[in-house]
Amino acid sequence: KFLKSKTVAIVGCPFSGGQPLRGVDTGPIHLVEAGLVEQIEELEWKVKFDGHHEFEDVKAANDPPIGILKNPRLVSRVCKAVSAVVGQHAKDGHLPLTLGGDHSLAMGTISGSLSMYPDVRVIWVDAHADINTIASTGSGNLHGMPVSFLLGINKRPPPEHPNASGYDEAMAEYSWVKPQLTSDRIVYIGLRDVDAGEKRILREHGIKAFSMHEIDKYGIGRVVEMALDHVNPKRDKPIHLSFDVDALDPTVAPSTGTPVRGGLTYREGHYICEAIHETGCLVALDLMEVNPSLHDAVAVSQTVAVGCSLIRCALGETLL
Ligand code: HAR
Ligand code: MN
Ligand code: MN
Ligand code: MN
Repeated sequence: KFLKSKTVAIVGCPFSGGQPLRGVDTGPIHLVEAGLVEQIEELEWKVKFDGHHEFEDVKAANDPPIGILKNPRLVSRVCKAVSAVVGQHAKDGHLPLTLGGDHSLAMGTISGSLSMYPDVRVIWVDAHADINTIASTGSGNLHGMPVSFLLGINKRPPPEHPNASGYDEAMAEYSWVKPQLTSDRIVYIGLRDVDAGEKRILREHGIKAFSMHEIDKYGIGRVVEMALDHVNPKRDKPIHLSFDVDALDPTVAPSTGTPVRGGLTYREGHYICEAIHETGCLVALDLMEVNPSLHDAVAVSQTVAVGCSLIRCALGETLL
């Protein structure tokens, strides 16, 4: 519906600055080494892949925290670069596939999609809502915050607030993120580890979210249908799917930084990707938070394989 040609442009992002654990920066390399490019080509897509991004020019030498935010300049500048790359691929009429790396990168990928498709709809599949604000974050890890910047909901904390310091400096650093996304154009699937402050934010802004509770109650088929009905009732708007591999149960995808029990089954995860493919509206895809340095070799290859397989399903692989 929206792409000029059936071409996937892979954006490999070996980046871990949005969270404290090393290793998530090797996620994209592992996915590609597992044969992802060839697997996508088998589905009759052309694949453009010019190697992984190094972000050499943006690796800020001195990046002390701003208030509570960790690696704030590095995350901002990497995401800004990713936004430009993803945006360019989108404008070329290609489907950008971003391999993470931690989920702070979605600030870049979704900004890039918005630059080409101002009315893009976001489907965020995750155990976490990643919507903390400067005022609400307890950890200061930016991978828990990208959605708040995309929505432009970072309000100034009152002076007595513990996170009050650095607000102006942080907002200046992130001023390149145009708050173009609106709260009715994002929907969550798979949530089960949402901070109290995040629950308040979701409620305040009326953001639709299907947690594991709704998946248990209605089944994944109806949940995906309801999610699509919410953001894209006529199935005529472009969709950006941002898939955090920790949405899957840790028994299915163990190698990730913040695993949470009670997640999506193997089939539920794949069903989401298949159903979004069927809409014909997918214009961009992120596969985030694969961390091959966590757990043993079997767990790593299992997680990398499931990542590749989710991507294939989103790009049209079918069971029959
Ligand atoms: N909510 C917590 C925080 O803000 C942890 C969330 C981040 N974890 C992720 N993102 N893997 O999906 O720090
Ligand atoms: Mn391109
Ligand atoms: Mn996430
Ligand atoms: Mn997560």
